[in-house]
Amino acid sequence: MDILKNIPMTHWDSPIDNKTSEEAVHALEHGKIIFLPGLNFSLNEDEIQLLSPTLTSQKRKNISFNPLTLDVQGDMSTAEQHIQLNHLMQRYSQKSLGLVNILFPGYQQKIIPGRASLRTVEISGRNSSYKKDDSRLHVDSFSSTPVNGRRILRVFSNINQNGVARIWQTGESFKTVAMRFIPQIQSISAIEQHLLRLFKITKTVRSAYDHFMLNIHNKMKKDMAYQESVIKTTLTLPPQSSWIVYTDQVSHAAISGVGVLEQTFYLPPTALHYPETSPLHILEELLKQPLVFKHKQAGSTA
Ligand SMILES: O=C(O)CCC(=O)C(=O)O
Ligand SMILES: [Fe+2]
Repeated sequence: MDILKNIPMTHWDSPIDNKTSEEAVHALEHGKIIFLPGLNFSLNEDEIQLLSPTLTSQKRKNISFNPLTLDVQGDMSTAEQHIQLNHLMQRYSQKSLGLVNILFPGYQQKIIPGRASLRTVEISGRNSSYKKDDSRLHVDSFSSTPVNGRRILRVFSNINQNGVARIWQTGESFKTVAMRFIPQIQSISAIEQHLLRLFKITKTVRSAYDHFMLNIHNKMKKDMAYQESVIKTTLTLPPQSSWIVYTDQVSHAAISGVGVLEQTFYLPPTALHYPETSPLHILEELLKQPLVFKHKQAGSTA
């Protein structure tokens, strides 16, 4: 199976026909990466200066932007650069949302924008704990932000100005990954769920779904024998291209590259066209138990 589904779009807001959007959502929800080789996110001269890694605070992997509050975090820029960063990231957030609405019209009204990030630190050789090491294959799960079954969809654009591609690897299907790691994971108790919340380790109560996803994420990254032996596909994602992927489903690793913009979206399970392909459905089927809270959690990601 080719992991990439190519779509020859060259403009962020040009309409596409129904057949293309039906093929796109089918590919996306079945674990492919929607690859837009001709979709460039262009920067002006001032914005190109913002790609210097010295602007990113040393303790962090990236500069982040909250499209709800318009807040930029993690930068060490001047006041003027801070404003430029704000405009750049706001534009990327808006263009990404517009793009997703064009490609996946069925997601409109249901999609929830999360944070965006500007990644200007070279991945290869970056020091981090194994849990934060995205150069190891993993599926995404956020330890402090439970999603309670919501999907994690990410739009990426390689904005490197020196011809440097981003190199990714992908691994096994979500079901194969889940079957391999689930036997190593104990259930979470109600007490543990509430203690995590009480001590503000999680922003909302960690659902059993989040517990299993986080454990799969951590156990995949920790297991070096697995990392070395699993069959991988290497992807070259060139500058001036963009791609979209359910990072909670597709086992992925970012091996090298520098200069990417990324926007995260959350999708409720009801927005999916093929819910049977979702990590939630696959985990509930394997574990034979419901994994999410049915009621809306106060202060949840929505
Ligand atoms: O920075 C990248 O290219 C991808 C890193 C990653 O694992 C992610 O964004 O989920
Ligand atoms: Fe990831």
